[in-house]
Amino acid sequence: MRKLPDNFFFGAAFSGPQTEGAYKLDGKLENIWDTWSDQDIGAFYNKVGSYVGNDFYHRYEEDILLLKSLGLTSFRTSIQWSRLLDQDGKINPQGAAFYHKMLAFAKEQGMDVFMNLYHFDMPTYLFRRGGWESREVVEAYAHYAHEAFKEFGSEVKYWFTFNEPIVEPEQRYRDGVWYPFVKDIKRSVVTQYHIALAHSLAVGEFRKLQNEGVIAPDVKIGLINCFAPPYTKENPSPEDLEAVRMEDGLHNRWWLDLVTKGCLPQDVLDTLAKKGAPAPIRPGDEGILAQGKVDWLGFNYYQPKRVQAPKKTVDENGNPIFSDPYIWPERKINKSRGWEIYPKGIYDFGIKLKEDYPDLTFFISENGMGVENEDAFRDENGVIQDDYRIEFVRDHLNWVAKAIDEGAKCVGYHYWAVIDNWSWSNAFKNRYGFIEVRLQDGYNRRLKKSAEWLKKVATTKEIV
Ligand code: BGP
Repeated sequence: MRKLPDNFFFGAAFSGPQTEGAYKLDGKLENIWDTWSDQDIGAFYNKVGSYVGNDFYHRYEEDILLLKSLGLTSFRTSIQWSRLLDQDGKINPQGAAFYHKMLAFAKEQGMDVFMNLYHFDMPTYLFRRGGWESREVVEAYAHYAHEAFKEFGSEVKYWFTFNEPIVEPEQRYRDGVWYPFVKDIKRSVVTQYHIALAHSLAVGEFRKLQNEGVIAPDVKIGLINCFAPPYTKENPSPEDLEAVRMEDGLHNRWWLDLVTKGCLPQDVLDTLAKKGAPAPIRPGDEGILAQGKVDWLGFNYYQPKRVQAPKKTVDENGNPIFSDPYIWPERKINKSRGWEIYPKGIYDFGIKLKEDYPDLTFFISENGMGVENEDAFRDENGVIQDDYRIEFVRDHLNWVAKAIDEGAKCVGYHYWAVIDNWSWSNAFKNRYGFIEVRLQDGYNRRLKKSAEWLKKVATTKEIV
């Protein structure tokens, strides 16, 4: 049995748009998920749109107490831009009041809140002005970050600019699976580049306020992304390795270089330009990106990325293709989500961070297993016997512990999402929690079998 360091922290990860609900209450504006839900509710599993979340807005006290009762000492959520600011960019006092109340209660309970500013939840009025394709929106985000830092500067110890900044460029603009369903790599690169600028401007605002004493010197800022070491076939061809370079470049190095060196990887920018999808670089951007260095990093890990040389280099819309998926014959799949389960990936990437970015401290900011129809696993007392979740987390933690033993600077673990929550277009199809949310029973919470196991591990640091 392995043991994690005594000061290793355990907590929960979730987000504002997936938990709060109350989507039109207290001056909250529409965000892109509400707009999509209004336009086509059939696109969401069982027609459950973004409206209710898991009701955290009304149940935050109960939920924080539940997290605490499992021995967790921190959680991450996000401020919803569409709740905190009005259309003129001014603080919405009722929106701010919710976050103040929630932060105060967490503090009273001794729980650290990791506060993220953006989790795929563009306010709709800004989306209509171009969303991440527009520089105006990049500026608006910097203003939002500034307002949030000022408002909560003395209440939050750990800030994050973005969760998984790679996801919207891919899902919304490259693969066209999320609203507004664009399939154009040129537009995807524009959004990815603009998000990198937005992150950097926000870090710049943070540092300014820290220098002015509005934010205390020991408060940290970071970025969270879903990273994965890209794997390819055994005995790869030079073309397979080229696919790995671009996959790694766009997904991992883009963000890692930004947050450690304050620049983007030149080889990736060059390839994008050569293939007709250039980053929209303007004079002066270099200085903005240089502000993007952070204090630490969040590493979300769900699955590895396996790629090989693409069969075609251009798709039917004229978009360059950098890689094709590689199906590893030995892969094990979580059938509910269609994602590969490969715990060793968390170790491989931890070691890669240690080797390539030795000064960077990180924590596992998301990791979890979503399972459909957990009703099938209820025992005679109605408790979900989710042994598969225990096995999943145990396996991953063992690899984390091994990486730490070998020098990786990993300081904690947040499980996604501890309490079941709303998962985008999958709504409540796949459940991630150690704690069940009973939709047919007024959204009441109930512990699953794994909750007790988690508590043991979180409090003893022994991976039993
Ligand atoms: C991450 C996101 C989360 C969360 C999780 C599980 O990529 O940061 O918001 O949803 O994945 O994925 P899903 O909800 O799609 O099953």
